[in-house]
Amino acid sequence: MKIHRIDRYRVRLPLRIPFETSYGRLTEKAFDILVLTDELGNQGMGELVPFEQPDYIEETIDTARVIIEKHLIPLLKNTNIQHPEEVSALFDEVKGNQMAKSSLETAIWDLFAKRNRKSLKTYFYDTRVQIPVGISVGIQTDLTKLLNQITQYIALGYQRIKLKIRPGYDLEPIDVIRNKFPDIPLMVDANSAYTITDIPHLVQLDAYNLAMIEQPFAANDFLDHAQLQKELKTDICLDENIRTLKDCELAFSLGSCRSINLKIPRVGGITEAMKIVDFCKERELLVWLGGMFESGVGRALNLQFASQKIFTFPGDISASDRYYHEDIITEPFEIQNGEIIVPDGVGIGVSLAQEKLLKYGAFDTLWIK
Ligand code: OSB
Ligand code: MG
Repeated sequence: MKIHRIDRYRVRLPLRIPFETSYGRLTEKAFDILVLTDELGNQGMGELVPFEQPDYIEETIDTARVIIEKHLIPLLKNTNIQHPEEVSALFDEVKGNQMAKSSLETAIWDLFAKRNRKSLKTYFYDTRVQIPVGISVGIQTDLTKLLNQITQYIALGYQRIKLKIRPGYDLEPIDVIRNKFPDIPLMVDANSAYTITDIPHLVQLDAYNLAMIEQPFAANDFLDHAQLQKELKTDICLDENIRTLKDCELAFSLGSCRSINLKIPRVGGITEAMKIVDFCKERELLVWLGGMFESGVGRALNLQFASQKIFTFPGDISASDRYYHEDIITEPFEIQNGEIIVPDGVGIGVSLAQEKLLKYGAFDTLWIK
């Protein structure tokens, strides 16, 4: 298989409601859709997901565009790809920049599956046709509004609530939610907002029967997380730290966490994600699928991957309308009884809605053979 052409849509979708985390507030999501064409005219697509600000991790959409155009596309030119698993090795000479790599790597998986007229999930283990999903809830200092939002999400069927927290906004909202919903699977995500001196404070979270506490400390810290995990009954989950299989090995050997939030783009694509799933399976680390406010393209990829039965814990894979009024695929994802149906068509199983892409974005061509 050879890549003969790469096109791009640069899109900005307004969020239905602003989303606040410990590090900032998002009102609009920028992303690119890359469309790769092979020598036979088959097309595969991938989503470029980093944020505009380097406040979640260091990659931004601008840095990723440079890496793609100057360093990754040249590696694809004139390369004959037998199998998409070769792509991560091909990209190895470019250090880091996982989200840039993932946008192309996942497009090549989609292309490969379409070329073989197969659904992407046929390349994964033990899949099912619909999967339980959870929802991530932003910081909302008005606790009445917060509770109303969560009540609506639970009524829609979301099976697990993840609350964003930060110092000064943790015990109180958690207590309010737990009082009203004593049994709902509930977890919290701090996006690195705490430090080791907060350990005496954080151990109080053990009282709330939380499924896990995601990323309390810095994105490059393993030791302080290990210290906290020793003192905490609740499982720690790492998100920002996990870029490669090696990071999982390190976290496991130090005892930094008992759970992994796996985001395909944050680990450079499907091939590394599969290795991480295998590792977690062997070591009995709980692995579950996270999200990056993906549009329908990235969301379809996440659904294909999360269809594997090992993903028992509901992922951050909500319906399209949780974030956006309009999606850029022809059939937006809907939640039914707390589950989303995994598309069954070839590749990732969705088609682009051209008119939506052009309404919210611009088209250009990055390379033609
Ligand atoms: O930390 O998991 C995170 C969204 C943007 C950036 C980071 C995170 C999140 C989420 C929501 O928690 C993920 C989603 O629903 O797509
Ligand atoms: Mg997180």
